[in-house]
Amino acid sequence: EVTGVQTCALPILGYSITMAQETIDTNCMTLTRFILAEQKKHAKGGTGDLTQLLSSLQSAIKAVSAAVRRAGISQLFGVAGDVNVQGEEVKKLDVLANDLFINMLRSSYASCLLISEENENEIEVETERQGKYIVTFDPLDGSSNIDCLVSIGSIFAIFKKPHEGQLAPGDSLQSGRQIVAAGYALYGSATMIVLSAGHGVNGFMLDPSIGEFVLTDPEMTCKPRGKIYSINEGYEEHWEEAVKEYVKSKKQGSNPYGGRYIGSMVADVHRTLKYGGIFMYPATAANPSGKLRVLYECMPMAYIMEQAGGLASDGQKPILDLVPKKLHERSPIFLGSREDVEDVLAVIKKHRV
Ligand code: P6P
Repeated sequence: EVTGVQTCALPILGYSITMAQETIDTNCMTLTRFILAEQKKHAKGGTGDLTQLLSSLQSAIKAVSAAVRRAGISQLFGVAGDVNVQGEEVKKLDVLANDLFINMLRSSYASCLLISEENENEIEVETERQGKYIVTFDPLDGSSNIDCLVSIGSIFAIFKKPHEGQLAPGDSLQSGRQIVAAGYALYGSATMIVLSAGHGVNGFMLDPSIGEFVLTDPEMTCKPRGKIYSINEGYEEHWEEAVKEYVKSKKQGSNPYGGRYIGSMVADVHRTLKYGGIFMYPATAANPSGKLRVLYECMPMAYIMEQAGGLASDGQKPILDLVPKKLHERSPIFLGSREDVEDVLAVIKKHRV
């Protein structure tokens, strides 16, 4: 390690601060290095296509991170003037993030089909560039929070083409149990990628001084029980009775849970993974299937949570057991610490018998 000390005297108030120069770890575990090691460890004889795909995803995320950090200065805030398939206003950063993901994935030579929250139809990669993976993604989730600088994120899941030969209709509508790898990027006070390829969950923080994601949170696990519940209480009148009863129970007694809701799924899920507790987006009168989308929000987050020892359910069955019938299908979701999710499922079951 190289360390050094540099003192810069501040003329103001007559005191000085000592700024330790950044220490450079000459053996840091970068995300690229980690993915390669995982391939050697778990996919002996692997083609390296997944490694290549994750490397391309990493490039897209680094570019989105740079754009998010400069959005205000670069006038990237504000509405792009379009409306996406969800009927939501498309913010300029949304468009840029979507283009970055699509271009980086198409040029990875490892993907054949892309499903984006921003595109009504799936995107088939040109034949000469096709690889064996199908990628579903929300390029910039939480975009309603962009202009007020609340944390936002990107979410992705990776499936395999289910057969040899030409793509066929419905190839992207697979069970969550077919996921090969999934994760999210959080553009918060730091930029972080949380990733699983089926052997646990690891967190990598972007070190801007070297432009690399570095392993900072190895083998992440979700506590069996937390002390935080996360739900948009503005919709309380529209929840089913079981959800009303469960949320009320979290506020009662001498030791109530804390309530936290950011309104950005990646930020709410990341806090739940780190601190424990439960994140819920249940069905409401307006959204009888909930709001969050199965293929590129619910499933990737459910995959990460299960890999970390948590649970993710639609209220009846595990999210990963779902098989969507449409690209942008939605589902209610109850996700987080195993015991907390089991508690809400027990209340739902009680109300449904
Ligand atoms: P509501 C953001 O728009 C998003 O898609 C998720 O990131 C977030 O969890 C949810 O919607 C918030 O929805 O209805 O609470 O504003």
